[in-house]
Amino acid sequence: MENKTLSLEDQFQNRIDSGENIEAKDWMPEKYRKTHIRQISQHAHSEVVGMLPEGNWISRAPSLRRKVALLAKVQDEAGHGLYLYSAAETLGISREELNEQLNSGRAKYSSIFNYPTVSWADMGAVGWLVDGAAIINQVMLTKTSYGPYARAMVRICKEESFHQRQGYEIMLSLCNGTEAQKAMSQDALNRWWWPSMMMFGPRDEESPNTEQSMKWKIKKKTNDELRQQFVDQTVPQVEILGLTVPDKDLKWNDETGHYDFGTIDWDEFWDVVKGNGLMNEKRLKDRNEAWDEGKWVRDGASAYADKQAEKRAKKTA
Ligand code: FAQ
Repeated sequence: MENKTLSLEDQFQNRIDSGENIEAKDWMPEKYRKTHIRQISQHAHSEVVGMLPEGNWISRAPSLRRKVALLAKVQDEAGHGLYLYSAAETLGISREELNEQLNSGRAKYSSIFNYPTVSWADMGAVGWLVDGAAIINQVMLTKTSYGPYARAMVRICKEESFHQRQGYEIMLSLCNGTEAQKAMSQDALNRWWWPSMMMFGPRDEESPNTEQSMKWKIKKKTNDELRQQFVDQTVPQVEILGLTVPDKDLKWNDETGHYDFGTIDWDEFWDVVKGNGLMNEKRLKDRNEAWDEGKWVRDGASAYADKQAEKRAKKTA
């Protein structure tokens, strides 16, 4: 009865406020749909581009066990990309369009993947810190208001926790190894710490999307809240490794019950986001090459699917 007097927008907000999931065929404000396409596709692209820095090390993993684990992790990332592209497609954008946005360089993907992986310890640091940061953000997203995205995130998070553990285990082994291995781990931590902090996005006061996304429960925590959670959770892990966080301002604050930390270089962050990071150009080039070289696989899979459909049609005719 009451709903008859409410606008569609207000009815929608009421559903969100009462904790209901929004599904693909439900009415939704155009901006809600677009925000999701933006965020889910950026996330999917991040998974796909995120395979490149690690793929770089599969052939050079130091043992068969490490190679198998890294290979499995990279395959998982391809799978995450697929779940996420499928979730984005439920909002009315095609896979072709999404691919074109990535390959042409118009789409954003996470800044973190524009840094180079120069040593084996980087595989440890990426798994531990990058997947660690990704999980903090993604556990929140399992409760996001759009059903297909939330459900994809549940499965992704289970796999991400394996990724984080394989990274931390690499770091632990190296830190319990020779002096040179420990130094290699410290070097990796020095290079990946700040870029991992940047993954959570700009400070809340400079985040144009946060306010509306919190209202629509797309985000349930702000960029700064998640970043703080990452610091509080990761610093004790650094101590177990016997390494040092490359931040002279890092210190425990008894009053707040959190770590205080130094200032992030936001100029570097925006520079990388705008395409001027160390690896932006190479990532895009590699991605385009992979796309072109994979054409025969896509053609083969489509031809097979067409044949199967033809067979099914004949059977039912
Ligand atoms: N890099 O207003 P906000 C992974 C952009 S998955 C580049 O705060 P929002 C797995 C943002 O798009 C990692 N751009 O934006 C893995 C916006 O630009 P736009 C990816 C960034 O959306 C591990 C502008 O700045 N995870 O790592 C970044 O409310 C290891 C203003 O920012 C996800 O995508 C950035 N770091 O909050 C794979 C999770 N941060 O679009 C392989 C889903 C911000 O208006 C190996 N995404 N920007 O032109 C999210 O939760 C959100 O989109 C945020 C940003 C939190 C990333």
